[in-house]
Amino acid sequence: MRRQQGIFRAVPAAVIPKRNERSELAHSRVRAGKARFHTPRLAARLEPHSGSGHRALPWGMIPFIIVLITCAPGSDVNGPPFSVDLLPPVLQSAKTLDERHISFLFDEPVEIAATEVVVVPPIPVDTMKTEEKKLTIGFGADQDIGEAYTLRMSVADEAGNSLSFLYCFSGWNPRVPVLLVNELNPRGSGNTPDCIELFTIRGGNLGGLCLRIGTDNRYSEEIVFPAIEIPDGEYILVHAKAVGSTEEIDEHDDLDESGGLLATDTARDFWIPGAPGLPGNNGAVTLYARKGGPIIDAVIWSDRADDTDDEKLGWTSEGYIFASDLASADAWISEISDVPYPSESVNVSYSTATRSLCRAEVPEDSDTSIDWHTVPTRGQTFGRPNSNEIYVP
Ligand SMILES: [Ca+2]
Ligand SMILES: [Ca+2]
Ligand SMILES: [Ca+2]
Ligand SMILES: [Ca+2]
Repeated sequence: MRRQQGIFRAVPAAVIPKRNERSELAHSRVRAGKARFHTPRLAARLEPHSGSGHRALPWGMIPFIIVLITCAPGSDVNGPPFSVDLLPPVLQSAKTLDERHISFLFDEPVEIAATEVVVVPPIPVDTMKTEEKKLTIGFGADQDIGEAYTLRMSVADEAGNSLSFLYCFSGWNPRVPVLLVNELNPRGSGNTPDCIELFTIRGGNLGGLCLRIGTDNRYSEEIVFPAIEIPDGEYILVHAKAVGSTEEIDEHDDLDESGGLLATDTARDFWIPGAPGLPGNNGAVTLYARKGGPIIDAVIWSDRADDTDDEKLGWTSEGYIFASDLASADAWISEISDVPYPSESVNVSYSTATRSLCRAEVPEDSDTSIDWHTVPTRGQTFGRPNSNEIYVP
């Protein structure tokens, strides 16, 4: 019988881990269609599915199996289910353990299919160890903090079905700073464009931290920060609607390099040019320790009313995704149900370009809207301590 061969593009991963230590792969690579399957046994497309581990039989396999059954000597077509393993391993999660190790978890025991592992930019691979469903790669040199690496390799299951995959990761950051999303104006104007202020509670290295306008499962823009040491108390401004002028400079060194709207000499400015800005009515901003890593801080806002009869609780479709993602990562707390209601987010209704949404001057973080208020007109303080004044309608 002729065996079929093929290379397939993967479709969205089955598993979206729930808690803070999210799968670094399931989110960033498999979902992005970057993993490829190669199997000597079958050619079939795996369809997207939800749930835990169940996989529908690809349609392309059915004639193949029927032939096998009828050819098998003495086989009983009404007998027990056919049990040959025809599916390649599925990568379920990946984790950077430290500056020299990465581990991968598959859905079945794996072996190394080919000794060649390609890492770009290059880092020497010293060890490859498989232990049941787990594979650990050891590097012979430290990863550079925040560097964008790609790793390519192949594993196989006991039946010889192999999986070639690509995995993108940020170089290990041993000093992830503690930051808060501190102020933002989702309803910016021409002169006071949409801006996000981060405040540094505890300094460290920014390398590889990822700020998204939105959350894991829905975001419009993201910025991955370069490897820069930042001290306690530093203000970082991410200009969400940069115009792209030459004076808009990402500040790697000095804090006074950048000009541009809302830039200050006391804060570190970064720019997202050509971006749509922040959603004016229902949005979220989430800061991750690295792509696919845990959430450092997040905020969600809305102008909508709760609807207890609505399966989306009154949220827009997008708002409900933000609320669900932040709830499942324990980054925003609901007192009422598993997913926060719109009324439990920060109320954006009275905000304008200069009436920004702010934490207190000495910021606190309870992962609820209690930490936030709308400041009076012209009360925005991008790049400096927030105002405790509250807008009165
Ligand atoms: Ca298998
Ligand atoms: Ca600056
Ligand atoms: Ca928080
Ligand atoms: Ca401020």
